[in-house]
Amino acid sequence: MTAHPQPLKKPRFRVLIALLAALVLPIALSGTAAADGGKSPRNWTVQVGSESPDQAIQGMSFLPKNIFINADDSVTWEANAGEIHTVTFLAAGQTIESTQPFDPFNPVYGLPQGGTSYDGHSYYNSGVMSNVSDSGLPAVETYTLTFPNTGDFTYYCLVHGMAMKGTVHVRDKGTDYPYTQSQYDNRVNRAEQAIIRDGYQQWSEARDQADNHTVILGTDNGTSMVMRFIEDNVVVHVGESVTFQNSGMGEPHTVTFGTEPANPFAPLGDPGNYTGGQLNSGILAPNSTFTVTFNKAGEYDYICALHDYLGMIGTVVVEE
Ligand SMILES: [Cu+2]
Repeated sequence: MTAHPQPLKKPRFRVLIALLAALVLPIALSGTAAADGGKSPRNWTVQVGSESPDQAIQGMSFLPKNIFINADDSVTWEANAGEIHTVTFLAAGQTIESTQPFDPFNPVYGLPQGGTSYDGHSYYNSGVMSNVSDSGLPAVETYTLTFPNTGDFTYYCLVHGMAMKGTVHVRDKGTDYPYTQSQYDNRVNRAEQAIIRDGYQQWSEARDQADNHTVILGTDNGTSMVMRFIEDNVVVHVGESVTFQNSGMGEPHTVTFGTEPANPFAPLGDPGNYTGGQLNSGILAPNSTFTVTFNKAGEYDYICALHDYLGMIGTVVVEE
């Protein structure tokens, strides 16, 4: 093929301009901040979740976990992962336990609730947050609240309960900020790398437990999780079984063969005699197993109906 170098020029210039802007903008912005003495309201950013580029590792943290702001500032939470999360301030007297297990189809939990200005004691909820649109639920990518009142306000992710919480510390207007956004961002980047490393470590440990008759349904340790079947491709003979084992601490999964059912929560088919077609485990909670006996040769694809959009899919090859 003949090369056409001409059309490349414009994009290259754009990249250069973007780079220059990236260098110059922070200087311009910090100049503005100094000029107003830190008195005008600021907006801060918190990341919701984290993930590896292939989405196999998902983090269960708000980053930064603690943010120090002043009255009238706002915080924007940004969905930073495909796995679903929420940002939820509970009402005074309400416990996180009373909201568990998470029901995404209850609008109180699954959809945005409350206004845009946090009153310090009522229920506020982002609804489901994700950075992808194919999670199977209506999800938002950002959620912003303004904080007119001082105080320490703790919030939760309803999906991951006690394991995932953060605090917004709101101090008097004009108080010196302990950290800048870019200082938070540097820490957030390091924390994300640590979560992803931890996930790959769990993944390699889980491989040691897996064989052709034992598939691990992801793992999680309360901070990072592996959204994969381990191993995702096993080979057995007709009449043999495969046990699918959820050895995580909190994340539910399914084992679903055939067409994805409308309700992934309802078990379907006979796992004691699988010869193809639809078979669904229903929700497999942590520490539960699901054993399937394969009585017909073939190649059977299956998914986790909750996490297939993150790449949680597998195949069982059944030989004569
Ligand atoms: Cu799953």
